[in-house]
Amino acid sequence: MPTIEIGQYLLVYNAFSFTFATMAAATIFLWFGRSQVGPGYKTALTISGLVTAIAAYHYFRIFESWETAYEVRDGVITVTGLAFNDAYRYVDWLLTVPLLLIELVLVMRLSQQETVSKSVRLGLAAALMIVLGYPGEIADDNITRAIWGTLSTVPFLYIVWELFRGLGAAIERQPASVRGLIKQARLLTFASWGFYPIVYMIPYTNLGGAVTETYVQVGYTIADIIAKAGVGILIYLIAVRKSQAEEAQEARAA
Ligand code: RET
Repeated sequence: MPTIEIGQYLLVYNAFSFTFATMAAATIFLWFGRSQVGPGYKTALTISGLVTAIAAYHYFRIFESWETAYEVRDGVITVTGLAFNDAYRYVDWLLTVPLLLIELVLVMRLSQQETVSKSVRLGLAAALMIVLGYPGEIADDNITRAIWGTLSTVPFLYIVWELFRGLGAAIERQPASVRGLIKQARLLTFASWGFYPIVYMIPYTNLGGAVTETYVQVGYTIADIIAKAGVGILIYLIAVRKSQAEEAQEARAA
């Protein structure tokens, strides 16, 4: 662990603490929100809440790990020798990234065959992207980092392509009232996901160990809040709107 300034330590500490609270609150909101949507959308909200619940747990562990990596005494900060565990973040992504993609597919209520094939392809690509990124994340030298990062970018680009091309056609078949929201969810997913590889590249700069560590931790944390809680809320709004549209349609048909 690099020696850091107390201000940097506290910034990361507070970011983790805030994120734990945000993820826990989002979970409660999303699970309670199930009662406000039609039966066909309940699974999407269950999964959205599951994503934030998994993240809340991991942020709690990340927070603890950060706390034990440093010791603050009389305003002086020292490294304890217990390494900060980056694996929590990657295990979290391994579970939540495929779920996030499935959630996006589910809320569109495509045919069963399309739902399964898109979920499987996107889910597998996401898992591959995370597994390939990890050896680079924990590497000490930038060459190793770059090699694994590049490998991980291949499935990443496939996901981006699939989200824009593959889902694009499906989105056009959605009711007009939700098309905009679904596009927004896709854009928010894309924008927040684009943030991760940028944060991954911060160690290539010569900002120094302490600044790099602080930026990486805060950067991933911001991206996680947007990608999980932010996208979750949009999914909730889509589910509510689609349920209302379908209810109105049924009332007209009756
Ligand atoms: C890595 C390694 C470097 C190359 C790329 C990466 C992409 C990571 C992404 C992570 C998304 C995480 C999400 C978490 C929220 O649940 C692994 C940093 C392309 C896109 C959405």
